[in-house]
Amino acid sequence: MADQTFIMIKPDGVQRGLIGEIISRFEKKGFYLKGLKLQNVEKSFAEQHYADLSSKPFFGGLVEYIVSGPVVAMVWEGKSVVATGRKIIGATNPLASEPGTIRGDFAVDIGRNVIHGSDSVENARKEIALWFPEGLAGWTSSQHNWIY
Ligand code: FUP
Repeated sequence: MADQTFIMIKPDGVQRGLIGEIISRFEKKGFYLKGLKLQNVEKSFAEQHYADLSSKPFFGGLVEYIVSGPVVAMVWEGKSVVATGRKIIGATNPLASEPGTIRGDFAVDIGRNVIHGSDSVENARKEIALWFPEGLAGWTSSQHNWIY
């Protein structure tokens, strides 16, 4: 099966009207949308999502930011989508991310960097299980044979 990754448009991306732009970049690349929802996040849930960063000095601010407004939670599927998704997103610090990447094009502050993407196949599996306990829609695009 092709890889799956968890992508989240953070509250600033939603507030700034970047949802369509971001979805469009993943769609046009040739990835398939397998899960999608707009939701407000509880503090304890945000803490769980970022549990690996709980000892970092920016952890409190990061959690506050994630709960500050609705986020768009998505699962995207396709060949090497975890690694390629990270390339589409760009470096964590938007001042270091290349133009042409989402963070490089739309952000200037590491604390408001618009989007999250899983950093490994293993973490993608964990994040998808956390965010989509109800499971994912099963479908196969009819374009499949044209993309790969
Ligand atoms: P990334 O995988 O690119 O989202 O980066 P990390 O998992 O290292 O960090 C998660 C989030 O913490 C980043 F998106 C932004 C925030 N962060 C800060 O606010 N300050 C830092 O110095 C590092 C990360």
